[in-house]
Amino acid sequence: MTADWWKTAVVYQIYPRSFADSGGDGIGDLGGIIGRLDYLKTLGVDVIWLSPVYRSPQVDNGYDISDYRDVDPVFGSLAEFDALLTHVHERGMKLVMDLVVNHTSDEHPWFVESRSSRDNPKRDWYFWRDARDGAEPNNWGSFFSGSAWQWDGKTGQYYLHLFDRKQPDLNWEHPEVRAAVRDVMTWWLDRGVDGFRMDVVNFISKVAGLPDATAVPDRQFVSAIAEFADGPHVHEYLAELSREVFGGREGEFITVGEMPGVTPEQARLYTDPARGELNMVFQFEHVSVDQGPAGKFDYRGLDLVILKKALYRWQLALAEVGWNSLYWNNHDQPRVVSRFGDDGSQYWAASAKALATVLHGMRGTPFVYQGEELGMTNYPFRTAQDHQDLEAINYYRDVVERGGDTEAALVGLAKISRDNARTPMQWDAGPNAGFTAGNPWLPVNPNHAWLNADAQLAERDSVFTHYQALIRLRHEWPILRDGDFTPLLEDDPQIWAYTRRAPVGCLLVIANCGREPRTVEIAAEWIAADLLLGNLPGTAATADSTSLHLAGWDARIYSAG
Ligand code: ISL
Repeated sequence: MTADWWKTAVVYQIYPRSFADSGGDGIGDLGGIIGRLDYLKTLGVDVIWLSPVYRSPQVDNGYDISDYRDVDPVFGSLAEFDALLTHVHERGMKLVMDLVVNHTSDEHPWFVESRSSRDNPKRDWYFWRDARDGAEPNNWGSFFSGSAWQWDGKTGQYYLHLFDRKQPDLNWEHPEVRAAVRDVMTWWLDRGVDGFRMDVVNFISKVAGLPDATAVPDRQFVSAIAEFADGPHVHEYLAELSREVFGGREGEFITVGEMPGVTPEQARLYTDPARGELNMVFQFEHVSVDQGPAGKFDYRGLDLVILKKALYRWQLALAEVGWNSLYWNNHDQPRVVSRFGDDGSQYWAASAKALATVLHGMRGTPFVYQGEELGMTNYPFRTAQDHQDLEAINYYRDVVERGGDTEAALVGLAKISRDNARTPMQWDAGPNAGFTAGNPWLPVNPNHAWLNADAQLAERDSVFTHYQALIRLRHEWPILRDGDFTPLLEDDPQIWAYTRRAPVGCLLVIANCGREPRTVEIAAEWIAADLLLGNLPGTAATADSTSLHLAGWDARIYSAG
């Protein structure tokens, strides 16, 4: 592997609960993943990011960990994990674990001890505070609705949980906490894994004193991220982790920090190689453009100019220092073809391919979420009862309790809920889309009858084969790694265009992100440019005029020079 190998890699995220079930209990498992590795090899991805499979009460589908050194029986065993890792490495791929260490499960022995008494040696491994004026210690709200503080009658104090009350936040100021996390990381690296995706890792250092949030009304918490995250020690903690865990270790590793609320300026620090913190971060600016002031379910629709400029800001900010991740989807985001594309029409495939083209042509490491390579769509959720994600369930209950607009809430949930990402992978047109022989834990999308991997592997110009082609380009064209990024037509509400320039050669990436055909004037330098990749049949092999006629959802990558 070459230095910075991860700059040419493409990462595929597996949400194990919904990927493939070999045991027949309706929940995906490690055996199911092993059975589908050749599919991933055919797609061409280099790295698998595995969402948590550790022992967990599964309150937040594994993001509530009760034992970092074991596999939850619902997914399999450590022996099966070792077999999976061997099979992944045999295929020349790498595997990255999802490290959730901003918080543990309240059933983790660390918390059980901490909560047992005020003078337990692990008491300060978590945030315990006295009541303030008979109520919570501050006005922070949880991402999953309600207060971020839970009263514990046994010892007469509150403890902090930015997420569910069963996910108490670890106190990273405690050196023993940091040492315990390092030990967990070392344990998995010794087992052979190739790195970590680090869950809400910019939350590990909270602002000193845990002061009230002031910018937003109480409990409109997500908007207040900037007031508690990226605290005074976050860079110190990450540099310490990187140095102590990876320092001197042979091998090629990758670290990605999930950072809700992070700014481009902060990300330059987090991903500057000279600072030795992380290789890249997941930022949230482009996946927040359709939400209103009341948060992620306050759905406001898409303004393409705002979306383009959000991603362009990140391209330009990390052009000289640092590195971007590139993603549309993950287990927390709705399906991009339904969110920013045109999933309900003849443009479904073209729009899925167009969105993939404009993302993968940018500078950074692309992440493909399970099913995104098929153009999987949101699920037709109708009622609150259809949802299983605690974030959705708690949000809807909160709306009802405060007499809010339940109809608008259901619209927001149908469009944005994390459940949209978690319906079972659609392998074939058969029962339960080939995901399970049992009863799936979350309903399979009815459109699996035609939208499935089997159908697309057999089709020459499928969404799958388009992703294959993009991944191949990423591997074969250094300009996609190193080329300078220059936006074009930034204020055009329908056209997405930019160039990538290297000392030798340049690319034009251009897409019509709408149904109406458009004619776009391009520079003379693109005359006779070669079409590297298009998404519609019959696109000419070269650009033969300075006027480019783009059909609906027509996306192209040209190469010149
Ligand atoms: O998308 C979000 C921001 O509003 C939240 O749904 C999400 O919870 C947040 O990005 C943090 O996500 C990570 O931490 C959570 C877990 O529920 C998510 O699945 C994980 O990706 C707590 O561990």
